[in-house]
Amino acid sequence: MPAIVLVGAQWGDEGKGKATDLLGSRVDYVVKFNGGNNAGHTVVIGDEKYALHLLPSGILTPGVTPVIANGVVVDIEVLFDELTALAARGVDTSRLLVSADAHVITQYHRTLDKVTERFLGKRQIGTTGRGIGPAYADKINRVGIRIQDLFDENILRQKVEGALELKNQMLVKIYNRRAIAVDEIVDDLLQYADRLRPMVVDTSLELNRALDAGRTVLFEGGQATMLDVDHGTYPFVTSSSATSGGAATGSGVAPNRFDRVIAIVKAYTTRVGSGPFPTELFDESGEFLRSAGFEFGTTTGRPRRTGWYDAPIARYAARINGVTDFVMTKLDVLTGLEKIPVCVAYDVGGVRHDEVPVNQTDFHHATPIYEELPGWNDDISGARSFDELPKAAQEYVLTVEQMSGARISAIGVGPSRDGIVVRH
Ligand code: 2SA
Ligand code: GDP
Ligand code: MG
Repeated sequence: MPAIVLVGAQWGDEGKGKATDLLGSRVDYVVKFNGGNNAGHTVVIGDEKYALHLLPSGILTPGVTPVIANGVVVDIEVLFDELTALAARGVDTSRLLVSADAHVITQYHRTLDKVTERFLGKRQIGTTGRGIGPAYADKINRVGIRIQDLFDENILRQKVEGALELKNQMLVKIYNRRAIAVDEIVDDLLQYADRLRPMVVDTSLELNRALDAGRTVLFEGGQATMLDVDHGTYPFVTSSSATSGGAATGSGVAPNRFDRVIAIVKAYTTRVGSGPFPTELFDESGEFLRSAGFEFGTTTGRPRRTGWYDAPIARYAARINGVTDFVMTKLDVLTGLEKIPVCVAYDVGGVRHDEVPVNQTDFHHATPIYEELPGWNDDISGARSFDELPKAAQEYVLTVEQMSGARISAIGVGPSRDGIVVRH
């Protein structure tokens, strides 16, 4: 399986970092194709816990070449902070490749992200405040700064001037903030140019050549299907293409080269930030999932909203991404529940919807229709084969598999690297 795409099926934090890390030993390249340092992947290796925000999880696997592709927005200060911190823990970071076409997150993007959210008040998205949306807005608006611009001071200065022209007016007149000086930004970016230069290549060419040579490439999606700018719960989404299609545009590898699409899906559902979430729980069950699953943001530490498994969302993810396999994570978190409700459809104003409604307002008003499955009490974290799971846990997996639109090939039973049951 030379080219594999891995994406989140729900609203993120499904455990993509762990799944990537797990596949890491069998792949040659791990490519981040969307998002930036809004991602938060926690990978546990032995007693060591790594929280990655910008770097692809593949950086932790010796021999793997991690790639930051063109679809990513790069906060260069964060990039070097993460590299330095990993190097201090003995991780070899020397193979990292960065696309010359990736866009740069600057100080004004971070500032704009924060002031816009404040300005929106109750309508705020609940962003991570990392400047992601404003950086992608500049890209689409054709006033973005790309990594390659750092190697030509004249061009860089022109582009920063262009980008700041309107923004400074907005910052001063609307948001009552100080104007940002062109020099401040240019000097800040230029200080990284020499350190960055050796990592910067034509990553599309590199990846296509690697595939031609029979190498295995894993495309690691940030965020998730329901946060995708086109297919998610717009406007409560991130600003990038987090679904499998984004792996093609975000890397310069054509769609017909992808062999498998793996979606990571939690055995229940979580979301951070604002927006609709039909199975959200506001009672002690929600609190149970939050504490048993340790559902707090890897990047911002925010408590995650929690709810039951939503089968129409899994089917939606299967369809949008062309999922060939699901990896279901965190089944262990459900241990100890007497009954486990699973959402099989929605009720919207008395009408049954078996699929995610196309109309966002309907989705806001969707009430889950639940089927209750029996729970189990035995600790499953030591299980390493499907047979070792209690019958009720097996039934849970088999029943939701039937509803979810693709086979469940592996099941997470604990946070550690080996806490997994592989079925296919
Ligand atoms: P942004 O910052 O513009 O991408 O925010 C827009 C929405 O996307 C959501 N978003 C996320 N949701 C889940 N996990 C994410 N990564 C971190 C993690 C989040 C954290 O892994 O825990 O630490 O808080 C992530 N990144 C973006 C965000 O909540 C907004 O709803
Ligand atoms: P990502 O953004 O999709 O990479 O996911 P995060 O790292 O933000 O959040 C997933 C969390 O679940 C991390 O803390 C993982 O260590 C943890 N995790 C992953 N798989 C499992 C599992 O099967 N069981 C348990 N209990 N935790 C898991
Ligand atoms: Mg995360």
